[in-house]
Amino acid sequence: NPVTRLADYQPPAWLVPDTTLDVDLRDGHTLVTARLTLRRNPERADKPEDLVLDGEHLELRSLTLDGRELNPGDDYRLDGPRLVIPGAPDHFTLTSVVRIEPENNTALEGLYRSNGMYCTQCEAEGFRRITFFPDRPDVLSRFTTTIHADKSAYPLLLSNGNPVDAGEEQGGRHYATWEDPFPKPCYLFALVAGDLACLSDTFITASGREVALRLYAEHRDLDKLDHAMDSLKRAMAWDERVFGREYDLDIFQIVAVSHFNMGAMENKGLNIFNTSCVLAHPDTTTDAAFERVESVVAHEYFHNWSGNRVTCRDWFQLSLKEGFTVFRDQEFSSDMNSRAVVRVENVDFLVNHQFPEDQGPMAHPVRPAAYQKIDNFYTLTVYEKGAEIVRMQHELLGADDFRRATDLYFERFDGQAVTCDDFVACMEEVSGLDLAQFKRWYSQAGTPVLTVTDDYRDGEYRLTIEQHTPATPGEPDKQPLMIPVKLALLDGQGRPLPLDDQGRAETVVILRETREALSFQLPERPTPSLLRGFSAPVSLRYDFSEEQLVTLLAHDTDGFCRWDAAQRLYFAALARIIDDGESAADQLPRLTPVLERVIARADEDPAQAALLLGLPTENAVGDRHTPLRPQSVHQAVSGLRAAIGEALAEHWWRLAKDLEADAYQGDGAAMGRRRLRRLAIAYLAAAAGQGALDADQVADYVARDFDQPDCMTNALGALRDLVHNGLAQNGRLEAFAERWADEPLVMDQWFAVQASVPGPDTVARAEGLLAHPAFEWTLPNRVRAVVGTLVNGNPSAFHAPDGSGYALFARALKKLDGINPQIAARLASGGARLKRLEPALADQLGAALRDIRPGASANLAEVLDRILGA
Ligand code: B3K
Ligand code: ZN
Repeated sequence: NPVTRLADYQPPAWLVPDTTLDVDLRDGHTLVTARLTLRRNPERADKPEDLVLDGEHLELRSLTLDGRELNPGDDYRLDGPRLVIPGAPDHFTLTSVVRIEPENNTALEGLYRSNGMYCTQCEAEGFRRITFFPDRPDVLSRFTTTIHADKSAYPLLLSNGNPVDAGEEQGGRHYATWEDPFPKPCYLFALVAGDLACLSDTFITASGREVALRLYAEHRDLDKLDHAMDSLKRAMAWDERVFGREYDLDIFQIVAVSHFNMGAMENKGLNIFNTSCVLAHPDTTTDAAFERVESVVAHEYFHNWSGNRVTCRDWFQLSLKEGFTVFRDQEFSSDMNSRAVVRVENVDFLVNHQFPEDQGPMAHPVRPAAYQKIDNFYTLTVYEKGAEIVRMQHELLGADDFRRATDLYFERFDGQAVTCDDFVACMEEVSGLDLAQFKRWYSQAGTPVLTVTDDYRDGEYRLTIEQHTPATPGEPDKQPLMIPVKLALLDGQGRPLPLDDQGRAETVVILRETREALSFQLPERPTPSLLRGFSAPVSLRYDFSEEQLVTLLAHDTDGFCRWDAAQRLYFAALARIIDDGESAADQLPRLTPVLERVIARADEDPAQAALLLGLPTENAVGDRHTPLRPQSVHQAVSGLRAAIGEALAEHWWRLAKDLEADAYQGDGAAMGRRRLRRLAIAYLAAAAGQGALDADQVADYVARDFDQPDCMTNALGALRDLVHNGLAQNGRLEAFAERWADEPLVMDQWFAVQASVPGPDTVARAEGLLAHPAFEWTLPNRVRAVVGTLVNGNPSAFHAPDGSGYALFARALKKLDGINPQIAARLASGGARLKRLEPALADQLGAALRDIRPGASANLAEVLDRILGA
């Protein structure tokens, strides 16, 4: 596969100030006529001889230059995925007509059909499947788009910008023309044609302009758009208030489509969403999915400035828009919900998903230096670690200077395609800080490890902090980073000790060297509260005593540190079971008093209590043990869960009953109570499943939430508790499938509940799910629900000792690769723990993946080669 390198970046040779598209949607094929005005880029002094345009899966029908028909061979040549016109003039108009087949596009890139409608996905390099174009983000063009289609089948014709013309055509057809006044890279182009229902509203911007808001979905889903509309309006107001960013067009539209490779896409003025990230109704949608809709709607909206008005120079800069926009959506969610809970959720996700990526074969810098397929770099590292890098700059500058710096960034680079360096330069300019060392966060892969040691003598408390980043593939030697470490020191009662003459209780230490020593004058030996708020994306090592962890969990005012203390207690207990042969029951005398204290305070913040009381996932536990032995991890975690369920059964029963709701409510407080209640019930069900509690009594109670559901969170939670713990479910799985057969997003959950049943037997069950009439290989959500859930969320099944999970995995990847290479490659990264596995498993997984390597697509091959270490 050809490799693209950051070091080879050159500005584009030609610019395209204007693009006029005419898209004629016909049954079986589509004709795209593109008129591009081309102008040599004065920045390219070397004046390349050839004009080179990208184009894939296009059938070229005609090509004219300033009205003159060009001939193949003499005037142009098709060179693989490129169109080459030698000796092109400095200024000219190029008109091409191409034929494409959206009906046969299962890769879901470019123009394709989903459930009877047409839609597009162009980021990163999908526009080249629509027409010949310089498909790179630093070519910004003003687009005018006319769409023609049959009027009765496709009454709605949408594109970016504002509608400027529409009318009837012969043969029952019609057309619409849209004009986007903002120059944009072609990856932000979008088009939709279909018969959709619309929820309309308006938003008045800070400067008093009225913006039409339109959300589109299939007619039967019209009642599921209210939450997205509400989230959108709150996001628009928030961005004005917090970042000073106002919306710029007269209309903002979101279209829901069922076949979609990712969550959503920020096309200018016309966002296209996976139905799973926009539709929400209490009857069909869980609380977690409601929260996701809120954050994804906001995320895509925020891209209008961080990504669209100011875009990326090249795809190596992807985190410029993604890391920044994730930071923005996290801040939005924090302001809309409980900040402490949102922070812990975000950190949990980073530590348990991005850290493993950064410590395994897929590790890469937030700004990678090279790639084969850019699709493979839409990663947790670029998004989540990228957001942490922005968050650290927010911490280093303080909120006021950070806002001044983002104002400067948006103003200075409006309408331009820029780099991560340009972003940091604004931070430096406003604050006067030197961030040269800080920028290593962008270029160096791997999770830094901070090792903290301490010593207390004669009233002096000394902390030593060492930083070390382990080697990652291709990067053996690491340099020290600039790391903000927020800390407090707690006394025996868990109260913060004054750290200086002003009596400050909290300080931020900026590490720069490999080893740094700090000293504090204190009346007693403290409990250190380190990395408060998770002030940097590092792995912290400090030899906490159990007493210190209990103090932190009980008294720390920092939500992250409390959660981290609880996690450390659980990991330690699980390590004693896995490594030292202790039993789950052995852990109870140490754990239950701690848990009881959290339960006693649970009503202060039920959502936070649920986070503190929940055991880590099997993946999280497995990642802390080498070699990885998934079955013993599963035994330990499920054994400990059942033991805690039994030992604290009275508390769980009381919580479950006290937190029963009279009627459904959708506000944050009600969601928090549901979350804690579901956790309590899950503990009871775990204990009942292992025979430690009366299984019938528990199953009866659980089943009530299923039989008289007030919302999907409870119905699905109950179903999961029954099915995962082998409790009598009495045909409820079948009843659920029958009831929700016409709701694809609910059926995804039904598939996922079954694919996540722990234990090797689930592989056979998953084979059955793949053969179910409702399973579709061409529907990414469904594939993720079965294969993704099994591979990424069910280690004791995926790593079945007989290798059957790997066989299913390899077969699924091969099958998917022929349909949708992006999805295949994304799923393949589920094999990234290969080298950590105990040898008998590693051999089988390696063999299964090597088997499918020949003939793999460029997308899949890049991931397989990394995992296999080829
Ligand atoms: N920018 C898109 C992601 C596109 C992924 C292309 N493979 C969604 C987002 O991050 O907002
Ligand atoms: Zn994004």
